[in-house]
Amino acid sequence: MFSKILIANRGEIACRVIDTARRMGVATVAVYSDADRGARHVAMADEAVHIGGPAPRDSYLRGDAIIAAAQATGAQAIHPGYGFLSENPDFVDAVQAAGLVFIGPSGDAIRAMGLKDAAKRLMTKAGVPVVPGYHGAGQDPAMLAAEAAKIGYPVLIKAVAGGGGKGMRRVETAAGFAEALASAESEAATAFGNKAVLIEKYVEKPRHIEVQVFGDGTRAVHLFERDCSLQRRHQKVIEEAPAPGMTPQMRAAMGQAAVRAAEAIGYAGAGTVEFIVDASEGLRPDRFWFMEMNTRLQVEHPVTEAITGVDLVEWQLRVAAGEALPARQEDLHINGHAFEARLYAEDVPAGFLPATGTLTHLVFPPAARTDTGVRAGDTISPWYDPMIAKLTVHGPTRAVALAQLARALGATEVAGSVTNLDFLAALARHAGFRAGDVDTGLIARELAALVAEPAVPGAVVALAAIAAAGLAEGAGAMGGFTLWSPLRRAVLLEGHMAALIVEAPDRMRVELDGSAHDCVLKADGWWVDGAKLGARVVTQGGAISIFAGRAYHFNAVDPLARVAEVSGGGGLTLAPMPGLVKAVFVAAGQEVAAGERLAILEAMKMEHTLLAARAGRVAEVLCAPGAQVEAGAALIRLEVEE
Ligand code: MV4
Repeated sequence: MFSKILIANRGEIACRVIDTARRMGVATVAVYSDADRGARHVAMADEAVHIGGPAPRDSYLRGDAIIAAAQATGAQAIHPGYGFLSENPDFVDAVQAAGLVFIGPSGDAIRAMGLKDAAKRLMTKAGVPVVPGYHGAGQDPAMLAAEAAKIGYPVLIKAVAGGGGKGMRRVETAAGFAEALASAESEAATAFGNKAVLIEKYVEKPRHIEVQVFGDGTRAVHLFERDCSLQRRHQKVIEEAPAPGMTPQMRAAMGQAAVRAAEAIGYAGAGTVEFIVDASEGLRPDRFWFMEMNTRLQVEHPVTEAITGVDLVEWQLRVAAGEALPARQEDLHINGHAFEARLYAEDVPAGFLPATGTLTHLVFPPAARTDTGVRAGDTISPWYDPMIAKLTVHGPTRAVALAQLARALGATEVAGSVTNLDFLAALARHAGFRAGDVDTGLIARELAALVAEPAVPGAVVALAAIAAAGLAEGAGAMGGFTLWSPLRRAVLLEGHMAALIVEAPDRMRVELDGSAHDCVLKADGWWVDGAKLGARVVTQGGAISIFAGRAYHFNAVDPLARVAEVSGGGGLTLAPMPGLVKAVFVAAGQEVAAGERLAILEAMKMEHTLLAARAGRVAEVLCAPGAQVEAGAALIRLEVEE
């Protein structure tokens, strides 16, 4: 076994590799960019080497700097993780030329799978089913049209160099072929610098089912399948193993095909053979076809680890160090069912926009395996993939595992960035998904229902109002509190107006727009209207997060910066809350500028500066220093604008 390895990656996968290396007694070297000086993978590794600027091409894609770092630290092998240099055959060759071990396949095995048309020809020769189609070198449009007619419509035109759906066109009839071909070619030329295409029979109701393989360079075994059909724009969202509805016959056929694919290219290490499956009539052993092979460890490998009990990174290190395959095919079995959900910093209602921000609060449920590259206080930077974590659950059956996933998502606490947690939770509860009726179009078809923002319960708003008033731990610690004089105060939350009546240190009544809630703080947390909320309250400045089976986020309106409200044309400055007028800075007849200080109101033991909402002349001062005023009381009136 190696004594020291370098991990040429960052984020959760670097951390995950370090975990296993440490368990095996292997020392680890991290590499990092300027953006990752304080990153979790750097903190976890035994040593760390700075390799350049934040842009991937200046750091994590710099093969030369990474090889130099391995040599300088005495690492014997390089683990590439996924992405970055993991499937770059020239990097593999350079690592080996430097006398180091690449923890993965040979450069030639990667090259064999790199071009889609050559890979498909190779797979056909190896006896792996490939979607009926044309995978030849000739690219004459008339000839391609003739091939499409031979295959039979509908067909799919794909870029030979493609991936991720770029340069893909579905064509319904011969009449639409020429135009679709021209547009696919031009998109492929722009995206990949290679306009060559292949043509395939269009597979209806496609499912993405992939098989985990593991080779020693000669022989290979498979570790069963994963279903990754829940995708959005070719990004996987939730993966599972095994595939719902899989039959023993089809599993055997797919496993054998995947092993043939791996052995055909002398595959070493962990790899994945992706198949497209026609699920229009259920799963049938004659309806799966090779799509491509990913010559690396994949993001979703934890679901395979959960159902097989195998640590795939341990296997990677052992085989790369020269050991035989750690198990025979007959030793491998499926135990239960697993799901993985990818938690992203992204704004789902805004169209899944990647988000950035500092994760002020981050707590993962202990019942799930969590793979993460960040800790509370870390920042999701714009430089890299905004994945926060992968949550993996494992149960005896699919139904139990899915219930665990829903529960784990509900118990995940993130504040400081928007996330896709609600979207993931909606998917975990989706009836079609629960029934195992998945296909690659499910998310697109159900998008409106999956992104609908659920209503916020009044009980949660009430608790947020209590938190905004600084009373989430009760009013017992409040100085000057008297049981016999209930305190009433206005609380402002963005989008909500609440009145809070403190009846006892641990008892409050919150009046919202159309409802009132009795809130009682007991030893086991807040009870609202007689029901236990089971909520955790986290405040960070004016940001309030309530975690109660789902995360709810509120912003307390900052009264200090609050620009006074103007009612009608009257230019009235109102008291935003009940309080004591501490000072008045203007007099009738005086000209004020927009944003100028008008008065100071003291409330909740804080001073709140009231500012002019617009420029104008003061018509009337309606309060005097020392006066106690109610929420909403008119304090200063500006003259009506001409
Ligand atoms: C297909 C297909 C239907 N028929 N090929 C999408 C990206 C890629 N690598 C191949 N893809 C597809 N190829 C034929 N002949 C439908 C898809 C497809 C898809 C495949 C896997 C996972 C998600 C997908 C989403 C849309 C379309």
